[in-house]
Amino acid sequence: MGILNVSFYLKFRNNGSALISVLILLGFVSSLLAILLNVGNQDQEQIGQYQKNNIIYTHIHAVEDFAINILNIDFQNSPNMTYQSENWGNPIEPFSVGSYTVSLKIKDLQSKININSLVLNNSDINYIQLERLVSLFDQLDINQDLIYAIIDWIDYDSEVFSSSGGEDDYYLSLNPGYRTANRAINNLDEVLLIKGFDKTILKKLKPYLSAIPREYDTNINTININTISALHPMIGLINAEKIIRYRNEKPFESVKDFSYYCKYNLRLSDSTINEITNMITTKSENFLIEGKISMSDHNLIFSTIINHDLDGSRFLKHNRVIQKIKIM
Ligand SMILES: [Ca+2]
Ligand SMILES: [Ca+2]
Repeated sequence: MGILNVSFYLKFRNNGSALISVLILLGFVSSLLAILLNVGNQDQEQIGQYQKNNIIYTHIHAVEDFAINILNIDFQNSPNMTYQSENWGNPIEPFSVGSYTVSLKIKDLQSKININSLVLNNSDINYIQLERLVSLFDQLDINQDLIYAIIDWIDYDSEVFSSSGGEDDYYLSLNPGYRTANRAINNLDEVLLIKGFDKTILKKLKPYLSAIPREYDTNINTININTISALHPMIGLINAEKIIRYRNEKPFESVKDFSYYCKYNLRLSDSTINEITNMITTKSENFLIEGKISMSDHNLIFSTIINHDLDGSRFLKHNRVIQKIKIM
């Protein structure tokens, strides 16, 4: 396995500066291909499961590091702003590395409303965030009672928040029974365990909600138009369109910058602006990357959450899901 395939990903930004990122994959293609094909020849039998996993992870780590490199370049260019026209937000065309084709998407998890910030300090409700979810559920025609079930699922106590909620008594009575999580949601799919949720509702909510640590706010520079309207009743569709048009031209540099915009361009009152800018940021530190490494008809598909460590100095990898190794 001494051969390496190297690809330099080179792109010129609007200002002429170059983004250069390097992706290196193992060059001995047959190693990964054989694993994907599950070939049972003599050589393969000598490769244990540990080694097979190792080869798969080596490839996935290489693509993750490539994505992190892109995010780091953007972060260095503008540490206080994350916006769609940066390198991470531009679609990356599938490209070749030796015999492999690599596809990669980087998605901003802070472009949505964070479901975990419904609950502050273990059990206190964040009422501004609650109103946002009520407005969003209303817009999507989803029963608002489900929000109270989310609150009980993530709050630390075992007291039912309202009659629509549910704690251990409810979940243990199911067959099979299970306990309430009583902690933040790690992956949005987890809502399927919560009282009243099903796949149809989850699918409706996915474009608008994310499940990241609750201290992370929603980025006004990347939020989509429908989610903006849910932020506050005073942001109707017209104001939402204005905000999007403005920030696409010139991203907000700070929450203060956004507040000024609301005051002088949208003519909103100070108290309304305070509510709108609650749990809003102009930068993102949580991303989802979706990658695919293909050789002929064989695909290794995965997703990984990339976020900043606590002091914001480097990106870490979490919750890697190897979705499928598809053999066509
Ligand atoms: Ca609870
Ligand atoms: Ca509760």
